[in-house]
Amino acid sequence: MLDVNEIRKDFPIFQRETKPGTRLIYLDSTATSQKPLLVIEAMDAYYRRSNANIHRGVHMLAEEATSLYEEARVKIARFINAPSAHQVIYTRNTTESINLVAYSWARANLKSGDLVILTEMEHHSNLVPWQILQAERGIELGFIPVTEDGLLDLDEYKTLLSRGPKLVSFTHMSNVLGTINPAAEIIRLAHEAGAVTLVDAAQSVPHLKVDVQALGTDFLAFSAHKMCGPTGIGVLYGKMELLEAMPPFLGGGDMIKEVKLRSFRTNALPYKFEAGTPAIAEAVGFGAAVDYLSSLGMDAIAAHEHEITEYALERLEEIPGVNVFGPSAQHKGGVAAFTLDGVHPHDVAQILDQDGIAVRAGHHCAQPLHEKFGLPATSRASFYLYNTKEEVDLLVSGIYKVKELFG
Ligand code: C6P
Repeated sequence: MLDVNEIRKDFPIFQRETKPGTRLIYLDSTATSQKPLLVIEAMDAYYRRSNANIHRGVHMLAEEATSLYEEARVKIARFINAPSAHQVIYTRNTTESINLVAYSWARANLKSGDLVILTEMEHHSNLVPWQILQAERGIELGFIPVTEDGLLDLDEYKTLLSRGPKLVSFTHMSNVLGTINPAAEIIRLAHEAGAVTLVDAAQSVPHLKVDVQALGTDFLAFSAHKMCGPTGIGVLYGKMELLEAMPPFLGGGDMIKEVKLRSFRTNALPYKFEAGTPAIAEAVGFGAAVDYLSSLGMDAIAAHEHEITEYALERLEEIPGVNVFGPSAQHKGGVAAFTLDGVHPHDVAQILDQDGIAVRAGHHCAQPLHEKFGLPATSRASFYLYNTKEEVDLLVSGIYKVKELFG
């Protein structure tokens, strides 16, 4: 098990108070995680010692910066068990990774009438790129329904598969319901039906052991900032043969082998998809974040989060008027989206904030899912490796305080 008290010492932000005498209770890691000192120091050291542009110079700093950037890629490849680091493409975030597939693979492979299967629990990042393509190309969108208890309806999925989809793109873990979807099974069924798969792993890679080869997925997207790393960098993993066949996404420096006035030849993978000066310091920080998570062990992190989530669900459900959305802890990661009868979710979040408790309120970029449950918004508490049961207790006391204030 994790020694959470020791882990908390790794995160400088937990030393601050939100106002004199009020400590920070950070329950918003689903939006972005906090950063351990090791990540902050790795980026600081890069700027102090090694800052240069990569892949372009022969001087010492350029070589050092290039090595640090590429070493981080190798660490990330190992972290998700990618067969090769060339299959790990740096992007800005999960959103850009999904858009890369939509702009490059999908525009080269999909035509009017082709079916793309999504789910009703998708983040807008895995809806809007396909809606844009629907408007542009006339592709069709099909949605795996979400059941009342927050799970995917796999029978309906099988019915959709019988229509011969070209792509199945789905979230591994919902950022609202917390549902951990049976990704390996969804992928296996998609492949049997001849479809390509894309996993939105924004919420799974930070919290669970994700092995791209065991999953067998064609593409997988995630962001560093949700896994103790910096903002501004993410990854698209893809199968080699698909990535090799895909046209470039953005054009410019570094993604080319040769340029003439009227033509160009693309660079090898992964550089074909990394146009322009990339987020170098962020890659270094990303590598340090992966080192940090690996040193603690993803199984231990997942077990800790499971324990906190089970406890949080138990305690929240005790409160009269609180409704928690999503499945039981058995099928759920560390997310508890809830409503409190008679109080707007924003008011709940604002009053909790007065006691230093940070939760998110709104539709969490999953508006269709909220509509499905007839809600404009929810309040959402989310948990990561540094959260404790004591913080859950403070959340619960805070909600009782909200109830008192609103009579
Ligand atoms: N969800 C949340 O508070 P980016 O912003 O590109 O790093 O990640 C987008 C994204 C994609 N898929 C899922 C399942 C997500 O949860 C997110 C980000 C944050 O829930 C910010 S809206």
